[in-house]
Amino acid sequence: MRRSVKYDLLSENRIRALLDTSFMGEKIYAFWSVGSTNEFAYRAAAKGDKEGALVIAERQERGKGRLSRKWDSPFAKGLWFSVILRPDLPATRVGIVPYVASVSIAEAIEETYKIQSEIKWPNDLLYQGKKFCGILSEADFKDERINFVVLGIGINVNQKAKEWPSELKDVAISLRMIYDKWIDRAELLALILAKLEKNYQQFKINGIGEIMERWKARCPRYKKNIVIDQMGKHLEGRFRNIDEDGYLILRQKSGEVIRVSAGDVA
Ligand code: BT5
Repeated sequence: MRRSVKYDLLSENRIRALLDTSFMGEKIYAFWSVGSTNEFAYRAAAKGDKEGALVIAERQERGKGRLSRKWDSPFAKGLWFSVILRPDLPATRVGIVPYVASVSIAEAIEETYKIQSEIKWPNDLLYQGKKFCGILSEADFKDERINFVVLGIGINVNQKAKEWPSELKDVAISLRMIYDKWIDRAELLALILAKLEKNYQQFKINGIGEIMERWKARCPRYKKNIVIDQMGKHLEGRFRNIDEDGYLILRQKSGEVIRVSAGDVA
């Protein structure tokens, strides 16, 4: 019996043919292999690329997580991409942008594949406790305002259970493992960019308020007791809120209320 082989290589032409956006993906850099899409996008933004420019690669040689961690980005198995954004906001508000992204991705995959994911603060997307999407946003500032944000998104799409490196097999999952079918990455990318554009426009016009309510509805630890790991230092308390700048508001046992900008919820 012959088995059909499906290809979904992420060429600029194919992505463009599927895109239904006004500015997301107006300019596309599509690579076979790149060090890190975030690093490429950062340089492109510094040279003046406009809002919406997309950098995507079949694989990353040095995919980056937060806090200098690594992001596993195997060839043709996932969506490894970065988008340049230029929100006209004070530098202090930069942390709010990735919340728009995590909600958009969760909504796009729920609408298309009926996959209900959870958000783990700050912006990991999980399914049954395992991570399929991570977000790394990096920014540049000018005169205390945002010059640009590079929004880096990594989504595990078509890895099979047996394909994970040993250190990830208990913590990572792909959409294919959840959906039980191979997924066309270019189609998924187009859906995500459309949703991201819509939510980002809403954010620019109306602020984060309503989008943040949708974020909270997907975050099971919201309003619960949590432990935040900050590179070995532990903060414990009740997850009270996320403020306008994207900080988590934590009420510690002592009664003290603090703002937390980064870390990992245990
Ligand atoms: C993140 O970091 O989750 C942000 C990941 C952002 C990746 C995108 S891909 C496109 C763009 N270009 C880049 O260079 N990066 C962005 P963090 O929360 O620090 O999570 C990293 C941790 O997740 C690692 O230490 C591993 O434990 C785990 N991990 C690594 N690769 C993974 C994968 N493919 N799936 C699930 N977990 C992974």
